[in-house]
Amino acid sequence: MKNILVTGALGQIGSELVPALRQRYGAGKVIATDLKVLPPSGAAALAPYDHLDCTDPHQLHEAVRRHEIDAIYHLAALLSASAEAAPQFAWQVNMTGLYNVLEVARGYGCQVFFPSSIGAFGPSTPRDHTPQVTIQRPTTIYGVTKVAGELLCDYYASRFGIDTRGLRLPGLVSYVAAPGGGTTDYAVEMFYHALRYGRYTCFLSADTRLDMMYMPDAIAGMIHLMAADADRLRYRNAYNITAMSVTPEDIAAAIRQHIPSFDIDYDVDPVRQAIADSWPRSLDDSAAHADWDWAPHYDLSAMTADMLVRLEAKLKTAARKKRV
Ligand code: VAH
Repeated sequence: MKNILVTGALGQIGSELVPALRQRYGAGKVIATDLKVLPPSGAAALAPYDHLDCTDPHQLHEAVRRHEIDAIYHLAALLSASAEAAPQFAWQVNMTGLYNVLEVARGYGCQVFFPSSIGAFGPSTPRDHTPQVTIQRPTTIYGVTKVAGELLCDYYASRFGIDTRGLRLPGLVSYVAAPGGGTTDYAVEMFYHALRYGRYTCFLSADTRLDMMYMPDAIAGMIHLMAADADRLRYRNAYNITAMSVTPEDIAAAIRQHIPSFDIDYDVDPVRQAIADSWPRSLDDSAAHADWDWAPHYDLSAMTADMLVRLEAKLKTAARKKRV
């Protein structure tokens, strides 16, 4: 393994993927990149870090050449709610960025990780125990870019022999980076509000059932898939993976096991509710188990316990720094 490039490294996934990759492969071998231009102190703390706009093929080409990259985790993209608010921009970022990554990978023989999503399915997809291979007619621009991205990755694998690999990720819960622009962000906000205010007003309805996963499981799954024996992989576009199928009410009840007074009420956002209602309620991830031994470690109870402990510590540290 020469070097790894992570795009969108400052996002919800990238903030935890970069440290995990550096722990496994060595700090100097993982180049973190993002659209944000960090101040010198910030860039030094994340070094090696580069500003990178994936919609500019020259910047991408230069980063891969200069750092001798042979694996790219391409995370830079708009999430579902942000994309729905700016569909033309979302197409530009999500598709041009991926196309540029695949073209550079073709030139340098890089392996590519592509994060698809449960958003790659639509209302005509079987919503319970959604199969690995089924109807994919999403009704959001986010889903359109994810299906198109999956097809592009499949094409580059079969036509050019590029080692593309991907996951259809569920909603991700993490305490490291605040989420932004996602339909499943309610699940993260709920933990912050439970600790800060003891209550939360949820923008999805109480019975909205979606697949969720604790970030440590998602990170382990990505790294495990990229290291898997290529001969075992039947699907180059993206594997279904999940850890739990839960509702806001389920998460609230799990939080109440630790904060009995926690209260939740609902003020449904019709845009994000419509997005959530177009997605599966639960995925069949048996192909991932069979082909590369996928196995999550956190269920709702374990995620809630770990999330509350770590998030409380993070918030207390932040409060202390504010007082200094
Ligand atoms: C979103 N967190 O809400 C992302 C994810 C399955 C949801 O794709 O857009």
